[in-house]
Amino acid sequence: MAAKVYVIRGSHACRTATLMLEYKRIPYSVTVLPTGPHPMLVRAAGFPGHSTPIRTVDGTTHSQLAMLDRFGTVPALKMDGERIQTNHEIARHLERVRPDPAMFPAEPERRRDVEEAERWGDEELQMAARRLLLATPVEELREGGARGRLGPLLAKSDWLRAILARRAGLVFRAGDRNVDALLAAIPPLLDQVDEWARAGVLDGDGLNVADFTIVPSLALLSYRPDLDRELSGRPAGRLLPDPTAAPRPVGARA
Ligand SMILES: N[C@@H](CCC(=O)N[C@@H](CS)C(=O)NCC(=O)O)C(=O)O
Repeated sequence: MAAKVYVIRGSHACRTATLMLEYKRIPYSVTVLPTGPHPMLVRAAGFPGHSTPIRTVDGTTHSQLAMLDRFGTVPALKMDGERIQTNHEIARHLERVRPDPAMFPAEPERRRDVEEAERWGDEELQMAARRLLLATPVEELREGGARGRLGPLLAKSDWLRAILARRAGLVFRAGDRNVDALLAAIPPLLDQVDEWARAGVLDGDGLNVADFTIVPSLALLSYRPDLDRELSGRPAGRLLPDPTAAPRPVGARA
C-alpha cells in the first residue's frame, strides 16, 4: 500500500492526514508544495479540486475562496492509483482499505458523536485556528513561527513566512484589524473541546477520527504563547501530545 501525501509546510489540515496514515500504519511519502501556488500545483498533479466550495469565512464563500477551492486543497492523497482530497474523504478511504485499527467507533451512538466532533473540527475549529494564526503578526508567534508542534509554518524562511501570512490573511479575511475578534472566538471553542474530552468523545481509550481532526488545530493555536499557556491548564491541553510523534496505539493512555 504505497501512499503519497501532498502538503504545505506547517499545515494543521495536512497533519491530520499524516496522523491518520500513521495510526493506520500505512507507509507514506510526503511531497511538500510551495505555499501560495499549491492549489494550482495540486490540480496539476491530477487532483480534481472541489467544484462546490468546501470552505467558508464568516458564513460565506467569497469568490476568491471559491476559486481556490475549485483548484483544490491539501492534504491530497495518492494511493493505489486513487486520488483523494479533503480529510473527510481521506479518513473514509483509509478506514475502507485498512479497517484495523478502526478510527470510527462501531457503536452507532458513539459514532454519531465522533462524526459530529470531526465535522466541527474540520469545518469550524480548523478555519478559526487558521484565521487567528494568519492575523497574528509572525513576530508575536513563538519563535516567529519557525518552530513548534507542526514545524515551520507556511515556509522555512522567516521573510517568506511573513509575506505568505499577509497574503493568505487577505483571502481568509484575517488581518491585524480583526485579530481581537478572532482571538475572542477561541475560548468557547476550547470549552467545546474540553467538554468532548470529559465525555470521552475525544481522548478516549482509543484515538478516533475526531482526535486526529482536532489535535492539529490545537497544535497550531499553541504557536501563540498566550494560547499555549491557556491550553496547558485545560483538559483540551491533554490532547496536545506532540502531534509530530506517532499516535498512541488503541487502548493506551498517555
Ligand atoms: N477542511 C479541508 C480543507 C483543507 C484546507 O483548507 N487546506 C489548506 C491548507 S491548510 C489549503 O489547501 N488551502 C489552499 C488555499 O487556501 O490556497 C481538509 O481538512 O481537507
